[in-house]
Amino acid sequence: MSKAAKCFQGGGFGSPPLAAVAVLAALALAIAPGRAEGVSVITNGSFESGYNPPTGTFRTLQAGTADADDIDGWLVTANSVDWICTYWQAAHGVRSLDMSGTAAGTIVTATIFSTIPGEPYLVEFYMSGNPDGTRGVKTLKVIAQTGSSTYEQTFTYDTLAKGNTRTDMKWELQSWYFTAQGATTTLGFASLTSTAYGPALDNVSVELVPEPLTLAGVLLGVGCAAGYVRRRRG
Ligand SMILES: [Ca+2]
Ligand SMILES: [Ca+2]
Repeated sequence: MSKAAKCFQGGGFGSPPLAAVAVLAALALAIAPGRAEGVSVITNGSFESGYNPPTGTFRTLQAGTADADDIDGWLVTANSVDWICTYWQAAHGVRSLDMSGTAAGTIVTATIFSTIPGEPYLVEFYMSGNPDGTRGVKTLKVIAQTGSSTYEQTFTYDTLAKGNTRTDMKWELQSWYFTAQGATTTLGFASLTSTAYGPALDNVSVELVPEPLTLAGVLLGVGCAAGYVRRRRG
């Protein structure tokens, strides 16, 4: 499903006038030149680059070993994750993650990124689930450690209900907002599926929410209107 389709699905008040959204987008750029809106503040959110990236099926990266920091910009901090290549279809590029390597894994941004206290940030990522093993609900927790605060939310993907396969992973776009509480933030993802067949993750981005578009979203009853006019970054 496209981002636009997802955004406006069940929006409540119908689609916003595109011209109005476009004007607001232009306004956002015009009045806030110092804000890096529409630019992901994390690197390698698609898990494409790193040390010895898999070109075959996958590699398992174990926390506490030399492999833990092989994915550029990320660090495996608990158990393990599988760095998937040809084993299944990626959401973006050719690589993605099974967040349960041999057990429920955790991965965090290796570089603490700069945030503006009090400002809202949009986290987007694509989620699926390992179709092997017993099918059912795969659970992934997203964690933002910002200043002295920690925000988190869990997301689920039911491989039984979705009927995804390794060649058709039926990736779903997920969105989450947090308000930065400090000048730096760390983003993490933790599998809560304690088997070797966990939630799948790809194409993570974190962007400062344009202020006028936040207002437009509220007015139009479409919380993710901002995403409609911005190109998705890999
Ligand atoms: Ca990818
Ligand atoms: Ca696995």
